[in-house]
Amino acid sequence: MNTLKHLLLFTTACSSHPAIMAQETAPQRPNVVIILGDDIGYGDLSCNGEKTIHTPHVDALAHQGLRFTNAHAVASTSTPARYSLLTGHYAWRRNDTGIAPGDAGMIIRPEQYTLADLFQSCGYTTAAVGKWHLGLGDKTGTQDWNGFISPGPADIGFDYSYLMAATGDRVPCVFVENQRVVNLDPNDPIAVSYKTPFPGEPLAKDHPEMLTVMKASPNHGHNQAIVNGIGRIGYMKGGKKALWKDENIADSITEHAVKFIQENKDHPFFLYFGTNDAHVPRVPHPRFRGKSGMGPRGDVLLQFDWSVGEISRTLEEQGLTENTIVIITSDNGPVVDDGYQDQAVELLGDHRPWGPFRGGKYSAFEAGTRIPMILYWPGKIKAGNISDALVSHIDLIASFASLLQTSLPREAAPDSQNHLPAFLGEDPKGREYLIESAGTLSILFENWKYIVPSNGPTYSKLTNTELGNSKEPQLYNLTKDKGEKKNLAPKYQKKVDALHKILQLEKEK
Ligand code: NG6
Ligand code: CA
Repeated sequence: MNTLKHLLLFTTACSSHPAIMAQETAPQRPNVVIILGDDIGYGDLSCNGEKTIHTPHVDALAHQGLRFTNAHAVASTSTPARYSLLTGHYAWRRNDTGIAPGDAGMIIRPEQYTLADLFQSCGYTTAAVGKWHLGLGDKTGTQDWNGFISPGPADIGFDYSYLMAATGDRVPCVFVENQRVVNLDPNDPIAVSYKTPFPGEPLAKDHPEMLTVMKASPNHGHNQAIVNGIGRIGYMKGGKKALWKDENIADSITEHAVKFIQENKDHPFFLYFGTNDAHVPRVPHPRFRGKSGMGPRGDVLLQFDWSVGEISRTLEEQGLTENTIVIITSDNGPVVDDGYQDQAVELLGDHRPWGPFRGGKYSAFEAGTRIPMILYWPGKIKAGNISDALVSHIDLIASFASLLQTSLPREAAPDSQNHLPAFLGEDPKGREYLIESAGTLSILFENWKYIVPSNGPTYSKLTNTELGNSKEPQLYNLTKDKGEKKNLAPKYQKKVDALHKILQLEKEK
């Protein structure tokens, strides 16, 4: 471990917040489980009001916990959203935090302080299980997938990791446990490239007849390596025994998450559990196939709900429910067609994955970043509350530091604010303002949203998403106009100027 970080970690004192001390029966520091869905929209969980989907396990936690209506990721795609959640640093301050290829070097550098470091410094055992998408190894394209891949999650505070390196649609399609590929046969080494195909390896673009499980949407990528009858992004060779089975991903990662909880039941733990659902390619396990009536996208939402149920059941069985905080949320907004012919569009019916909001994944409009969020901590949080406070993933690190009554090292998590009272349902307001990025920056300030003028495209034909870009400044009143239909910028020029100014000042920090 980096020496400076090591020093900082072991000089931070952690004690217990009054919320923890209040009850003599639960003197222990609470365990924390973050379940981070992938591309799951506000409307994709039935507790948020859509009648077209049924997610009973999530709903049970929402009904016994606190449900947020104004919770935000700070970016509308995975890598920057996850980066900010773990570091408390706005991803847009760096220019290398866009959607990472599967061979990206680790984007969070070992010397950076993370949420996992925080918990580790307070004596927690920490784990990252499931989707990672934050790079592994030192430099892009230089990892040896056949050896120990370093640096990795262990260098940023995770004692244990069981990961998909990037996304379901990116190679390498293998699990990486504690920085080594699982089930790797040394006689069949893995090679990965995002630059050049491997001679002799068939490509999806040349062999549509080999795409037996799912075809890519026309002109939409996913046309390079073929793994398990599905075209992927990137080239890969070898490692046949190590390949994941797409329909078993949810089972495999859930099983590892459950095992981590069971093995650590006797001392505080932090589990960061990134599901693969509902990212493409959506290949539900046969027990969920056809169950939603909405095709694979709906089916993997049920699968996500099942994973949540397995985590809750395990906590219950281990007697940990009272002393565990569970957060359910998503990395970014929803997308229906994200590049495979999986009938998500045709079978959507009346379902609105984005709920009452406009846009979706990739968008500067609200649905890009307004994500579902539930916080469940029975005994400590009043059951069935709903909060409209402006909260964001980026504040988890400062807020958990406050819960554990410790301070973050200087320069750690510079954009994170302590909003513990909002996360616990005691403060109805939360942040004063929040900056979000979809490439184009926006600022949320009280009930206002200002989107900076941009030359970016207004619409993505491929995914059928309104991207929220406009050459004109945009200002919306989100209380009266959740759907961002009426641009009030021409009417409230002073407000636009004031918000633009705040953004400029933030950029200069
Ligand atoms: C895009 C992919 C999309 C998805 C996304 C990342 C194409 C055409 N589209 O480039 O399918 O993988 O990246 O999603 O390849 S995220 O949720 O991990 O950010
Ligand atoms: Ca995502």
